[in-house]
Amino acid sequence: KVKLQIDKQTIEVSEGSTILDAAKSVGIDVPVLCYHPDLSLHGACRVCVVEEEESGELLASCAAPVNAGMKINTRSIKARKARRRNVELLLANHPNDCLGCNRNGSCELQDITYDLGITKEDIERVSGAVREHEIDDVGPALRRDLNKCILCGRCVRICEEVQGVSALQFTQRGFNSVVTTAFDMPQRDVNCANCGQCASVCPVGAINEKSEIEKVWSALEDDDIHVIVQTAPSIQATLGEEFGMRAGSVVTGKMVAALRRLGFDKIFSTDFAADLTILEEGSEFLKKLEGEGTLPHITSCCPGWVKYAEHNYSDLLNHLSSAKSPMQMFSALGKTYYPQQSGVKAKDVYTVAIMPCTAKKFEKNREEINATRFKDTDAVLTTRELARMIKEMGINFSKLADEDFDELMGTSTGAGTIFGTTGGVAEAAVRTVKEKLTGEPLEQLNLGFRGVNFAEVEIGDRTVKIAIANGLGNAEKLLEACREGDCECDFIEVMACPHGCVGGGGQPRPATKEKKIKRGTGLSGIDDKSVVRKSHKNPQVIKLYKEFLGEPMSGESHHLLHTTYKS
Ligand code: HC0
Ligand code: SF4
Repeated sequence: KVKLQIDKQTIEVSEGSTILDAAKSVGIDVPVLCYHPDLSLHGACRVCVVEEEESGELLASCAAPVNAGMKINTRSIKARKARRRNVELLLANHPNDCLGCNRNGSCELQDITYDLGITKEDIERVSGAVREHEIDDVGPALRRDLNKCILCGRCVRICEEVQGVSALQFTQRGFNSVVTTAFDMPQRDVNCANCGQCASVCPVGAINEKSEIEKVWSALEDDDIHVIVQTAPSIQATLGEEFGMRAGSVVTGKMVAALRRLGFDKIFSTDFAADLTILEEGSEFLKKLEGEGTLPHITSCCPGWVKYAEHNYSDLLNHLSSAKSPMQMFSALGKTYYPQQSGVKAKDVYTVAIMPCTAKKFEKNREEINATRFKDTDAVLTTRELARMIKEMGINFSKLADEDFDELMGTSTGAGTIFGTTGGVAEAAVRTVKEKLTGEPLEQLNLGFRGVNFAEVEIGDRTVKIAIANGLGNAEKLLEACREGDCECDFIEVMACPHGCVGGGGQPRPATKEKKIKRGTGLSGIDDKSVVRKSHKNPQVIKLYKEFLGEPMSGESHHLLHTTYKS
């Protein structure tokens, strides 16, 4: 333990703590910008400076470790002036057009400017030359506006350190310093996985999802268009945060009610399609276990992961499940099965997916993804975009009474729900595969895969080895082993985003590891309370096979629910 003084209070903190941690422990939140609790230290913005009383030295509190006997003043005039100056310099080279900015109201720079009491006059005093950059919005998933970038480097660090992708880097020096892609190409054209982790840590409006809100409003407005919506598993445990609720609050009923108020004609659940995916992918895995196909079997429901695999591991694409993601399975059925059952003409159906994910915007545009003569998924909105629509309509979210999903494609099992958190797909798959293979009902349902990296499960007379890659950075280690022929696993679940979709690039900000864990616990809670917890017991999925598809891996299933990859 180290004893020190912060603002005249004597405290003890563990060795190796930073001054920032120490201040936090006594309830002082020193402002930060480039710092992010889940990333390495950058120490560049110096917004977090504090004064060491004896030396009068200004220290970047996020990087400076505590020393025994040190006396820190977080509120001295010198520290306050330095912080303000550092923020003013950022604002001097910033468009400051907050009113029209996509982060207005959720911008960390805006909050700090306000908290530090910086005025318009202060900003004008320091203003000078301003950089001008073209906006990169040619891709389907992300929009990059470098004019707003404050060079905090969070996007660079998350892309490199956590995702192992390194699509963004700092280039040039001094005033010309910029964060961009190789050869300044559009993000669409480089090795970016579209996972949007960069957007989830960006403190300002420099990287965000490419919005499809207006498109969806237009569809909702048009009486000739029948708009059906699906909500991804994780949304029900994250949307509440946009309305001031705690991370992990389960808001399924309110979410459904809000979607009805927005004017969607039918409110369905991607979780239903997640159960369907388990039947298709589970059958495929069973065949592989019996010797038909390549093991290890690798999941393919995450489009960020698929794009990463296509870029970096094209030699392993034959391991990937051919099953489409639940989102795309749902959409293909939305334009075939749904019209057959409802009498609405397929050409009039418009499919919207509410996803935690920016890569899903990319996935829906993949050339090979459409099974119908239409675009299977018409629009993808992130959790954040849905929240904006709800706010625009003045819907008082927290006061909404719970409502239920619509019939036909709205029922899910606990297994479908846990898809949204790391380990959930593997757990859902084993629940079904084990029962199908052994013919015996599976009693123990909490297999404990969520959060673990390796697990073994006895299925019949064999031990099936499972690995779970939580985030692309972790996937790399497993795939290298696969490439070298050193992988003993039978089933690998890969989700591009740390903690799975609860940590997706389109989820509410700020998103820290702590919050993502709580969101995952929210989803597990739904599963624990569900009466039906195995995908093959989903009554709507059973009906779908009986009345439309026949059986898993049938000709019709293949046509609608399976896909291919590009090497
Ligand atoms: Fe996910 Fe999905 S679980 S990828 O993480 O598989 O986006 O939440 O909707 O499609 O179901 C995201 C979340 C989904 C899909 C499902 C899968
Ligand atoms: Fe999207 Fe989920 Fe994959 Fe992240 S883990 S890229 S949110 S599908």
